[in-house]
This record gives sequence, C-alpha cells and structure tokens, in this order.
Amino acid sequence: MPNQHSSGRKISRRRLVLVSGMLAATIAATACSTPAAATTAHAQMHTPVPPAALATVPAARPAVAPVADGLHVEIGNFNFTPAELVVPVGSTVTWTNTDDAPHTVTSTDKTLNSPSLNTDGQFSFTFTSPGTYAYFCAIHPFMTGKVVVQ
Ligand code: CU1
Repeated sequence: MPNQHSSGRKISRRRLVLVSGMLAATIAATACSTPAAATTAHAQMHTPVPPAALATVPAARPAVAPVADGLHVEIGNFNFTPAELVVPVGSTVTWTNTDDAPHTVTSTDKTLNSPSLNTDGQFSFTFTSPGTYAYFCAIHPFMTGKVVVQ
C-alpha cells in the first residue's frame, strides 16, 4: 500500500512537470512571437515618421515665430537676427527672445531700454526719427545690433 501510494505520487508529480514544461514552452513561444509582430506593426504604422523624430516633437518649444516682415528681430543663440535692420520712419520693431537665457534691448543713450526679456518675451519700439540706433544686450554686452531708420 505505501509503495503504491508513493509511486502514484511520483507519476502525478512527473505529469505536473511535463504539463508545466509544455505550458512554459507555449508561453515562451507566445511571448516570443507577439512582441515581434507588434513591433513590426508598430514600425509599419510609423514608417513615414521615424520614431526618433516623433520623440523630439514634445521637446521642441512652440515657436513664437519671428515674422520675416522686416519689423521683427529674433534674439536667439546670443545673437540679434537680423543684426542690422533698415526700416522707414514710423516703424514699430518687435524683438522676441527665443533663447533660454534672458536678454535686453538696450542702447547707450537709453532710447532703447527694454526690461530683461525671458524666453518668448517681447519688446517693441516705434522709431519716429530717422537715424542709426545701435543697441546691445545689457546682460551680454557682446550681443549687438542696430536699426537704421530712414
Ligand atoms: Cu543677453
């Protein structure tokens, strides 16, 4: 009796091992094929836009578009662009800071005297007299620009 009982136990234990082994193999096969198929489908869905390009989109700051109308100056990469702007008398020029660092639009005689402009900060000035208006950034004096009013 004890022998039968113990051998019956061994059989059922062996069956369990076999069954669990087959299950493991099935799970392994499923785990192997499913992500591969999903990856392929994913890659096909995004073929026109590489995943690397998608990843950079949220990092990009929504642009305060510098308008190329001759009346805007972008302050970016520690430069005024364009560094020299020629405008007719009565023009209003707007500077936009696209840098992460703060900048100012300052002339020596303080005709131009913006506050510190943070990222996306803007400053506008209307030029009512002809002349050359040289300016710089009071925080980074190596940054210079000029507006020629005709
Ligand atoms: Cu600056």
